[in-house]
Amino acid sequence: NSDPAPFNEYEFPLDSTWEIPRHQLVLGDTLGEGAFGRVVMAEALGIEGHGKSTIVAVKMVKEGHTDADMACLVREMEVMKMIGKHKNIINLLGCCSQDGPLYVIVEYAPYGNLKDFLKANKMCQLPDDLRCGDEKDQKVLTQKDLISFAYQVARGMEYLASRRCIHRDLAARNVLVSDDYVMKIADFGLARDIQDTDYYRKNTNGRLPIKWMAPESLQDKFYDTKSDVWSFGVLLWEIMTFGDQPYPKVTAEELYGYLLEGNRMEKPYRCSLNIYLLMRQCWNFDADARPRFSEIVENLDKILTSTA
Ligand code: ACK
Repeated sequence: NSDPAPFNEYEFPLDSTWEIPRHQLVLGDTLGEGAFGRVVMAEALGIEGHGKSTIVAVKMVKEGHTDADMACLVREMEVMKMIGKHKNIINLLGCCSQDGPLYVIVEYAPYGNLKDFLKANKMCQLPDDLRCGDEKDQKVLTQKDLISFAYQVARGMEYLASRRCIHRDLAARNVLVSDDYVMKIADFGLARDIQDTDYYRKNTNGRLPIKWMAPESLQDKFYDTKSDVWSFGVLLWEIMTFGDQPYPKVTAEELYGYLLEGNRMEKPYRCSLNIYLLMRQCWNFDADARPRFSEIVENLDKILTSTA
């Protein structure tokens, strides 16, 4: 059924572990909107301790959504409840499910998505005297910072994999940057109906998600932790290029053949050989030959300690 559902017609069982009284939430600016959903910044009172106020992000459906859209949001919330907390994922903080629209309350990440964050900081790599006004306020990211970002994402993925969660759309646009530059994986609870999704269509940002997909996902729509590892390799490449577009000259239709022939992206400028080798391992055509997230974490930890 894809008829628009009237607002507020749903009833949910009360889950007192997560329910937060509506009056403790003050909604603010919209952070972003999708086709059926919206993410709004909000102030939550007393969810971290009595009398304390916390900035949070609230997910909701928009007017004109279908029952299926609402089911997706509910499912996302239930997945988050089951997965549990980790420093490197966007954690569920609570929900408002009674007497009004469903609000799913999650951690707010003040620096936005990792892709845009990296792009904004790319210019800052210039020597000080070549940088102009605005750029001077931004953080100068060192190689060690970049490797630490990758390490944190790998930690988050190691946790999700241990909870049997397959992300299916791991990319820098789906990693959010929190206080103290803590990386947090977002949208891991989204139900992705792979059969229904037209991956050849550009997403709202005009990007082709297929460039992050493992060959077996492109060919057979098959996804597992190993296909997430492939995507992690592309994410690692995005980090080391400060948010460049992967395979800019390869079209969606060409990509599978291109990879099958053994072609891979080149080593980014200034990227160390050990990091590039890690990317290449993630891009092994044979999924079983790719490293596990736990091995990636170990490897990045070693590289991090040996990087000045
Ligand atoms: O990529 P963005 O700038 O960051 O645009 C999207 C938009 O809302 C729709 O998903 C932003 N967003 C989503 N969740 C959060 C969050 N927890 N903290 C901050 N921004 C968020 C996201």
